[in-house]
Amino acid sequence: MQIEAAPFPYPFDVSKTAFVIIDMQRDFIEPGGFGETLGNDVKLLEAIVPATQAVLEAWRQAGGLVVHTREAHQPDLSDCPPAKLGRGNPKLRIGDQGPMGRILIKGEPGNQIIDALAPIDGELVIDKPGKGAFYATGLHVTLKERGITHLLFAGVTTEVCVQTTMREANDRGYDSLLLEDCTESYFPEFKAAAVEMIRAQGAIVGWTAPSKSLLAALRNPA
Ligand code: C5J
Repeated sequence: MQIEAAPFPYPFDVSKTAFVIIDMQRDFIEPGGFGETLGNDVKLLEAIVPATQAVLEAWRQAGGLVVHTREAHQPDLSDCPPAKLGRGNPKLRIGDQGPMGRILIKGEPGNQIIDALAPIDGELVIDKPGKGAFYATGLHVTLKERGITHLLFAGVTTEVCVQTTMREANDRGYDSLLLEDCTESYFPEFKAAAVEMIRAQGAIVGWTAPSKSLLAALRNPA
């Protein structure tokens, strides 16, 4: 199959491709969560849910592997380096009690993936202590064991956890494509810049395409 993409078409085989949804957790997406508490407009992020859900459904129908990630730390913060702990909003740090439980802590209500994209049996859920999904998770080994060589990306935020993971994937030899309408940032200009950076210089990090191009490829395999 082939997706009409930038900077040039992206060939892929469903059996060797995973759909990776980055950090669509309640605290980043839902009103009343951590993201909103920091003064961000979560409506921007919520807006990608329908397109991401449509891709998830089509990808499940096609029989492709789905990987969900969550930015999540152990309750004792043993996997959170002091350098990370000391950043962000001093009034609401990682591990502090937020509107939906402790911020970025495994098992807390705000750390769960939103209902609309909830994982189902057979899908991988990766809890990651870093911004990138490959750091300290074993994801690379798991994907290699399954023969995965290509990754399709959705999720938040474009310039932080999504872009970091795509760069990690690139250095590990994966061909990655970002679904432009299935990713978002609290800062639209950062999203736009990240999308450009990814596909610049002949796909230096990877490809980008609107989700309708993937859905068309799945409907009409070349
Ligand atoms: C993610 C963040 N998921 N922005 N985290 O991008 O801190």
